[in-house]
Amino acid sequence: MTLDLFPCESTTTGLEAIGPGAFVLRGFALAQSAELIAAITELERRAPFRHMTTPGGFRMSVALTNCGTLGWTTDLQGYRYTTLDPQTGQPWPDMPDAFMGLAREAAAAAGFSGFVPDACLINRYVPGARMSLHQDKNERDFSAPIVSVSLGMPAVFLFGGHARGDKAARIPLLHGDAVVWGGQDRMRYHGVLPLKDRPHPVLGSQRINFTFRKAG
Ligand code: MD3
Ligand code: FE
Repeated sequence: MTLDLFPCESTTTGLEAIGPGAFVLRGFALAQSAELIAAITELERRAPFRHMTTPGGFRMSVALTNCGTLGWTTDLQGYRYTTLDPQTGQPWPDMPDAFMGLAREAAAAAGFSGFVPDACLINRYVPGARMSLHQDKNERDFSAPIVSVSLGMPAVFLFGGHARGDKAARIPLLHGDAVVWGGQDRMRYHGVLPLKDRPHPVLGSQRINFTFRKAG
């Protein structure tokens, strides 16, 4: 038996329910992690990671980019999905087939078969970056789930309730973990605690999170 005090990826697999419609799939993306990382390098050449501004005028500590037909953006005018990258005027890069396959398989494993995402938001965290409690409500159809895949440094995910002030559960997310949020859990408040600097053997001092959505 080995004793690993500082695991950087999950060693167990299977479906862990964290709500009636929310499931952690530990290590689900591990086998594809090298392919995902290679794809990011290509994607960011066409649509660089950037720090966006919230409608309230705050610069997000998380840098983001998108792939797929629709991409999520924010500026002083508000939050929305667009077909063009406002920074380049070009369409967002196509969603790689490997991304689509992974998202569909994760959704199906959690009981949401037939999920076809048209948007993939990619967040990049460096030490200290965080995401405050929010709901994802810019998508047209809330009946579709959201699938997230985490790579790189570990993070503590906050899984709240339907009101901002509800107590939030703290869920560690490690390299290769996938999470599926649907049904009753789709509109729950959620966020990410400020990232600690625990460099990952492959990605170094960063965390990359993909969220697959059906936005249109
Ligand atoms: C729970 N990203 O991009 S992942 C986001 O780790 C976002 O970067 C976080 O929240 C991250 O909007 C969390 C997953 C996530 C996405 C949507 C959810 C969790 C969710 C919707 C409802 C409940
Ligand atoms: Fe979110």
